[in-house]
Amino acid sequence: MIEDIFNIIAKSAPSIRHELSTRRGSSNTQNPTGDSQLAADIWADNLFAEKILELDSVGLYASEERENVLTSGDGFSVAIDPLDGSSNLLSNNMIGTIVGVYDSILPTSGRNLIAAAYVLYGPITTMVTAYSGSVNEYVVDQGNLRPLRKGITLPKKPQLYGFGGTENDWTPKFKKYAESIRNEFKPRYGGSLISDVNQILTYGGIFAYPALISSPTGKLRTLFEAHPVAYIIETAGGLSSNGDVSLLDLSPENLHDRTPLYVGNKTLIEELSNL
Ligand code: AHM
Ligand code: MG
Repeated sequence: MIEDIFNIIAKSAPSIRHELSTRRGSSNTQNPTGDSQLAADIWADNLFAEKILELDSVGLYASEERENVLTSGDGFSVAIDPLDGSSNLLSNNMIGTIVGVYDSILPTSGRNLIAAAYVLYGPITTMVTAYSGSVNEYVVDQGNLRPLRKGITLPKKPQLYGFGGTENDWTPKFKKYAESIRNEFKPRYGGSLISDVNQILTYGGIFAYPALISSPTGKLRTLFEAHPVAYIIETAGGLSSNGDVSLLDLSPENLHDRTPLYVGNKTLIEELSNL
């Protein structure tokens, strides 16, 4: 059931990768949160909608790239960011696909997630899944999942930090936090949530896209980005926060609501919450 959803995402990854080179242009449209859409964003969304709704176990499909949900009877709800970090496509940097599987209609609390996963289209295509208390990483080999790391936990000694937004748009509280981190760890910011989160999972540290003065709810979307990433990081022994509570405790009122996002090693997220 959940495996069927993971498998269909993996099976779609080679086509996504293959089509990217010819779909980097703008589609001259905006998604529901006002981001400019590339042809690839819309194409990937349509591909995933068709494949995922074909599964008997899925009854609802929601995407960062479309205003309303699609339904097909009973079953799990799947929320997807088809191409995370698609602005990286023009500069040929990393992008991803993010998926959350909920046992509830959407929008809903992150506590109703029962699985989450992401694909990272990097030098190799990998997929990380969180389900049933375990985080696993696979190489996506011609659409098949070949195990790489099982039972992943965040490294105990954090090494990296990555912070989104511009510094003059950060709040005084976040600036203070950033100052305390900067002398200790190495900066790495890739501009796609999934590549930034994957390196935290690999090397330890913190990734944040904080509340901005110009956007108090930050940039990232609760259902499509924050919930699934928080589920994966917390299952791997890390913590997530919106600056106040775990991202999994958030129940967005609307499908496309945003939230500040902080994920990483427990000690670092706790320090931030205690400021
Ligand atoms: P997208 O999914 O529409 O591409 O937007 C989300 C991306 C995240 O992957 C990344 O963390 C953030 O936006 C980057 O924002 P910025 O361009 O401000 O660095
Ligand atoms: Mg996107």
